[in-house]
Amino acid sequence: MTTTSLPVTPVGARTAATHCPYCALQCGMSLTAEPGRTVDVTPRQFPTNQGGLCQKGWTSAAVLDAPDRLTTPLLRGGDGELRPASWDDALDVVAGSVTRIQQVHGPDAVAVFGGGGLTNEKAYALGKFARTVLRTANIDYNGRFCMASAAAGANRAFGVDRGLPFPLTDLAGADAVLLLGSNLAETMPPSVQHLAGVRSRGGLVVVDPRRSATAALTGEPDDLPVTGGAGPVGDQGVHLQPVPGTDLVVLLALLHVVVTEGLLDGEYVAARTTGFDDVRRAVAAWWPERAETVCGVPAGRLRHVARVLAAASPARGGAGAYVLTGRGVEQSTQGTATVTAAINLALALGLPGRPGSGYGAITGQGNGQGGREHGQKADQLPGYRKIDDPAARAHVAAVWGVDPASIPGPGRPAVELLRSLGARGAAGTYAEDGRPRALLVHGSNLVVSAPDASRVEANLRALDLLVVCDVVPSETALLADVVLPVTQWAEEEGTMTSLEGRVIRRRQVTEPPGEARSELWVLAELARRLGSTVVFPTEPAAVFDELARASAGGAADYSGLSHARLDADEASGGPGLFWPVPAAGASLSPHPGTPRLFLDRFPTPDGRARMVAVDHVGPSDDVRADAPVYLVTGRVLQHYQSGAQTRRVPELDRSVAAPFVELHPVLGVRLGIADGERVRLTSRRGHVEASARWTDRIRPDTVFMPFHWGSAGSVNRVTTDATDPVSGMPEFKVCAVDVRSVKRADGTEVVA
Ligand SMILES: Nc1nc2c(c(=O)[nH]1)N[C@H]1C(S)=C(S)[C@@H](COP(=O)(O)OP(=O)(O)OC[C@H]3O[C@@H](n4cnc5c(=O)[nH]c(N)nc54)[C@H](O)[C@@H]3O)O[C@H]1N2
Ligand SMILES: Nc1nc2c(c(=O)[nH]1)N[C@H]1C(S)=C(S)[C@@H](COP(=O)(O)OP(=O)(O)OC[C@H]3O[C@@H](n4cnc5c(=O)[nH]c(N)nc54)[C@H](O)[C@@H]3O)O[C@H]1N2
Ligand code: SF4
Ligand SMILES: [Mo]
Repeated sequence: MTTTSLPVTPVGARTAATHCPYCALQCGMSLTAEPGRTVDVTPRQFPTNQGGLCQKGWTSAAVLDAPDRLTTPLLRGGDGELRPASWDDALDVVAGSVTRIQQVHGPDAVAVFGGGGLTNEKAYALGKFARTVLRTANIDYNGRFCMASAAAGANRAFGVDRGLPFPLTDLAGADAVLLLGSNLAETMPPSVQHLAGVRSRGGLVVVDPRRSATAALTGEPDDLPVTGGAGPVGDQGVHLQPVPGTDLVVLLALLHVVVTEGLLDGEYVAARTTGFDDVRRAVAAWWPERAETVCGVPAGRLRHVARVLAAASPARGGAGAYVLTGRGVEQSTQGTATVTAAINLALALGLPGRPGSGYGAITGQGNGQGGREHGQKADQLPGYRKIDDPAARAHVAAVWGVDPASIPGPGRPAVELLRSLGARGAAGTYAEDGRPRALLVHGSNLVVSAPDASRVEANLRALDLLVVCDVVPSETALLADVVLPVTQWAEEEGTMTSLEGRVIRRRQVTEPPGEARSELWVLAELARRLGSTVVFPTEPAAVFDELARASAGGAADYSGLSHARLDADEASGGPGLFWPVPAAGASLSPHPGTPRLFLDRFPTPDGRARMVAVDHVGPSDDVRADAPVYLVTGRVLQHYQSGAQTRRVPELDRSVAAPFVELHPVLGVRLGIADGERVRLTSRRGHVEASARWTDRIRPDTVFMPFHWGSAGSVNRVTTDATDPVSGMPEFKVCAVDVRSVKRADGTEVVA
């Protein structure tokens, strides 16, 4: 391993307007680079952040010169050590191994795993590389862990998936916002300002088994709600604290109340939706008292919330209402069903497509939205096209200059893909035939972030070839046979698409350190070495132009955009353009973009939104005698995802230096676990250890652990890889665990 401390080398203009490298809020910031100094970050006015940044944004430049930044390719030698190598040698090894593996085992034996942090250009190039050079069906990405259920629900109901089909700033005017399983006060802190209006009108409703920082914004007192009646209601809203994994029941009961109390927008339902009769029948049996027995939320509070939402709806003269979902309800085996129930509720109240109202899912990763539009998802081609649609294949094949028949069909979704790697003949894995033996990873630290991570690690170790492109030696990179150092964020040009579908520019201010190269170059070089005649441009603006052509006519149409147009828009004070932005015809002026979708119709064949009846089943791994406590997982403000980046930022690492487990003092006393004591959580998959943190902000039947650390502190050694049947999204949020002190009462360690 090489470690270098890097002086930052600025390019051309020393200050550039760009956006934060981390989450989908894509806060506006300016970067200034001067020779011999670290890059300075200053917040900038942009609609999503209004001049604010969170602690991660402020400190983001520290990753550019992390002491162990990857600056040269690394190859694993015969002795098992990773050693610096030249690009030529490293790329020859990759090309040689890929060729050998595919000759013996076929094209699908080489798989690709992408990431929602990649720019649109890189995501597009990766999907094209997989389909035209490797000709493998097996490409998927970490968005499957993140947005797949929201996408499946929205595509089915509305005919399109754009996380927020309206600008985030629209929330400001609403009378009510129902926020299910989102802790945006920690995951997108500057966005909280858009909730000021609704809070001042007492209309914020947060659904979370924890009194999260976001739930606390409702102003509800910290102790658990009393049973019966409406219970305590905060001066700024209501916090519903359900049993983990029962949000679907909460939503079915809310719709039940809307129907039985005559609060529905009948005119809208008749004119703009189909399927309501089935949905009405499905919610008939979920009266609030019955729902309370399953979800634990008092019936009176369910009725209260349904009435607050209805009063805010346009049909009843309110200023508007929003229903929003986050990972807390989507990372579930019934994630698509829960999203569908949230959409059904919004449709019954007449919200989607009405200015000032709507349904949305809060996209997570920096380019989590664009990352799912340009073809790194197993079933997609650029422009959010379906890979099994003959017209889509013909269009994209023409742009790529290949025969449509040469484009593979749909591949395996992420969890299935990871399960199929390596391990031979073990229960639940694929047969020997067709299992991938090589994996190329671009932008994910999946050995920390994938569910049932010990199994994932074993499968990665069993591969014939693991290639990881990264900026730092992540836990996954350290398992690789070949590590390729790539550029990040402030070292590259490109575009990102924010949580609202707004296409924005990422700009370069420093030269890449050492020999780090753009992934666009890496893919082009590999294509050449693998004998492909398909052209891979390496200039981001040229890649974007090709992407725009490939997307023309698709749901996510970027054909009216170019880097030049985005730059000109920004120079004239414009805040980016929302897709779809189709190309203008010869005589027309440029398309202005589409900030708000669904105003006139939904992009379904009949123009109406589809309501689909759903029902509650419960978590796949429910509590039982030997695992009597619910484990829920999530995030803290200071760390990002697998922590590969933020654990390398000294200020963030100092703030939250180690994994922890939140538990209620009542549970602590019953299990004999003191505040600060070391605990072990054990599930059917494995165990994890961390220190206990007592807090009365969590249900006493539930513990919470963030997933930002690897090895023995990785909560994903415990989580289940059971997936949603429609979306393939894993159930990260809820599983059953045994919780005990690591030390026995007599002071001896518990033996595994
Ligand atoms: N600081 C920080 N910010 C981030 C990220 C990060 O890693 N760190 N990642 C970004 C990404 S990729 C994403 S996807 C977003 C995620 O953003 P969020 O969805 O806000 O994040 P989480 O913390 O995963 O989950 C939100 C809440 O779900 C709750 N929850 C758990 N189980 C349940 C349940 O059964 N029902 C309900 N109703 N709630 C439940 C948790 O208690 C938690 O408070 O954040 C983005 N922003
Ligand atoms: N238990 C539990 N697990 C979870 C979740 C949860 O809530 N609970 N949430 C899930 C969710 S929503 C998500 S999004 C995933 C995310 O988890 P991961 O997929 O692991 O995401 P990151 O940690 O962001 O990893 C990104 C990696 O890419 C590198 N990188 C940054 N920029 C580039 C680039 O331009 N090119 C390349 N090649 N590499 C780059 C970073 O250094 C880092 O190593 O985790 C999931 N895992
Ligand atoms: S909220 Fe997200 S985009 Fe904004 S500064 Fe924090 S991490 Fe960056
Ligand atoms: Mo995510």
